[in-house]
Amino acid sequence: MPVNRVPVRNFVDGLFVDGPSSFDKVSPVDGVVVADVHLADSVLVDRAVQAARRALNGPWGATGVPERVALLRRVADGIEERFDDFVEAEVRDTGKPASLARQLDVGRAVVNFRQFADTVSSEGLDSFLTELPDGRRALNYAVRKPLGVLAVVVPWNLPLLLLTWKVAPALACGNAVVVKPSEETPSTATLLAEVMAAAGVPAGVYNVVHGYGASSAGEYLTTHPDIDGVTFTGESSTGSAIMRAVAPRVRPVSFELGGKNAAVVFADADLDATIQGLGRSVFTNTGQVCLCTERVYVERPVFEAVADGLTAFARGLVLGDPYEASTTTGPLISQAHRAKVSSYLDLAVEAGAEVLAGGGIPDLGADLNRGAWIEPTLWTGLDNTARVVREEVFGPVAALVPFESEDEAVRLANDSPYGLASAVWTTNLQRGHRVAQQMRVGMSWVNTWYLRDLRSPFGGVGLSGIGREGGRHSMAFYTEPTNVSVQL
Ligand code: NAD
Ligand code: 6OD
Repeated sequence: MPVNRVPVRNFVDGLFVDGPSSFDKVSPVDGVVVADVHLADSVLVDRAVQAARRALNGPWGATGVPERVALLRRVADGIEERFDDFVEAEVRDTGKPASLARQLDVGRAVVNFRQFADTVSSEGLDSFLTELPDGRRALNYAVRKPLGVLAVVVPWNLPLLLLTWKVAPALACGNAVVVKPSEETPSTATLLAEVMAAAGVPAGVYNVVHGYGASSAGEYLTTHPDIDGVTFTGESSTGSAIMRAVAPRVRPVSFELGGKNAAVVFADADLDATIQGLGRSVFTNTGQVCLCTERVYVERPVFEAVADGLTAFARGLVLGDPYEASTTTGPLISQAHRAKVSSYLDLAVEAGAEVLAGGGIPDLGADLNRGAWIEPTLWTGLDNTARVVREEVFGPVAALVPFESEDEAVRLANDSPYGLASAVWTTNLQRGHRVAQQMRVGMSWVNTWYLRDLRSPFGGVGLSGIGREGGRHSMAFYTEPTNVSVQL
């Protein structure tokens, strides 16, 4: 595996900038320091916000849609040209298998820019011919304007995918952004700055500031008085802190937050396909996808078969070097996150769980044992009262719980303060539609998981977020409409 300790700098007003200090970024694969990340202090964050404001008040603010669409397409091409560099940077920061980084993270970054170029080209707004009872007539139409200078604060699990999922629509709509990547995954946002500059994105339109959250770059950015809105993906508790931070200035927020997603397996499901789908939904990216399934409700007659099949799936996962073709599963993101996930492994056993697979820290040999590895883990014997069935673990874990009827399955799945995603597995399509629509979530899949159409609304209810992004839903957040009424 290539290891080199690289400097990772802030990108402000079109230039790479050192911070007043720096911190080590450690690989979760083997604990080796892989990057020296320059921290942005409040002065540098302020410079980034001012640069974005100047860009917005300058020629960038006057660009038309065709010009921005062409720019987005050049950015997509630029990522493709440096595809391997992006994969290497993402693997260096996260330790995820290179095959996953290629297919999911970097592949989707390219698609994000192209998809939002398409969306902004085709989206219009309302127009009405108004005819009042007194005979007056008017043409009412609305035009979109950019929301302004946006804080884009993103997490470490799908770093480039989630960043571009917000930056692409933001730029498509003519905003200027200051991005704060996770302290765990600073590299691809920084590499993207090189691509942006090469593609001709004007100075100040895309800025990157590095650092932590509270009392650091994240908080400096979200409390900055000249930010017009915050688009954030991360933990629900962080969303809550950001909401408080912007409340005094009443700024709009778009929040994609945590999940505790349920799968519901009916006895009539195609069990082989279901087990493969469930396996993907529980263990992809070591369970570190907000959409991952952590609760599996199974109709009693097939409970044992599903438990056996999923256990075999978990035991078949291969942990190891991200560049080995046989590797399916990487480490958790950090030692701190592993300590949190491990504490849930203990809690499950204390709550009376039977451990079907995993349950501990694997022995992978001297080098990897310094990393943040954890065993893919499955439990039975728990119910919805256990903390591990209620709280988001964000690791490769799931609890299997039996149910007796459709009504009970819906009740159990909806018994959660979160409401991001669900998956229903059944060959009865009427039931599939019926149950999927009753799920208290933003996204409900039937006989699949994480199959996305980027034009469809993405987001959650309850603790899982505020608002929807995707296609025209993104246009709604990233623009301010002005209505014009012309008397005829
Ligand atoms: P996190 O909330 O700890 O951090 C996310 C980002 O917020 C980071 O850049 C961090 O530095 C910053 N931050 C932290 N505290 C802050 C503060 N007080 N002010 C401003 N910024 C702050 O989340 P994480 O641990 O990086 O990511 C994992 C979480 O993200 C999980 O809960 C997961 O479910 C959630 N997530 C949700 C979605 C979704 O689409 N719903 C997608 C991916 C991840
Ligand atoms: O695929 C996407 O567009 C998306 N926003 C995925 C989020 C995954 C959460 O970890």
